[in-house]
Amino acid sequence: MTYYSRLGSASIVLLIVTLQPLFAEETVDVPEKAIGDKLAEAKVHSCENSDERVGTLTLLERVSEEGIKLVDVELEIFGESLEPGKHAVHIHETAACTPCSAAKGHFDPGPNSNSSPDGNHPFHMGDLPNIEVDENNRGRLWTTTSRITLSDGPLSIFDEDGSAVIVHVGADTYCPEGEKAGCAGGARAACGVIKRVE
Ligand SMILES: [Cu+2]
Repeated sequence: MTYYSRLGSASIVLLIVTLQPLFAEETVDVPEKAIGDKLAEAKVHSCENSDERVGTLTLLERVSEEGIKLVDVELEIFGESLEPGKHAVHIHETAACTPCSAAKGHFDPGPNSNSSPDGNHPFHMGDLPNIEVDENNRGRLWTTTSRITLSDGPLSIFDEDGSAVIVHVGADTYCPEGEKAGCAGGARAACGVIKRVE
């Protein structure tokens, strides 16, 4: 299966993003039978020039041995428009990228939803680790989140208005001092509407 191979083999050690604390890391061996078939993809384009492709997001939902839905996230950045360094990455709440502001705030379904990018950060369901772009304008983020699902349910990114991925101009500081303008990465550099891969 093409997409499966892009995400690596089932025996590869994965980084797990747990709910509390946000970026605590642990390594697990994912058993072969835990791999699911829920796939989604976004073609990521520059916010300055929507004709310029700068990357690809791939999401794969699988179910852990204990029954928790996990989504493997792979973001590849290429092209020339993203500067070397760290860039914030989030799932935003609407499947629209023209203009990039149409993606609205951070994906954060209820009951206590607060999608304000620099408020309630990094506690949105769509918050993800930074991607690091190298001197050749290439970068790769590979992580796992249990904050979203591709399948139906209260955390599904395929809600009524869908979702998009945004890569920001700046790094995400995760707003350690609370709400502060730009603390979640500032302006938007690239965007991709997330679509199911059937
Ligand atoms: Cu964002």
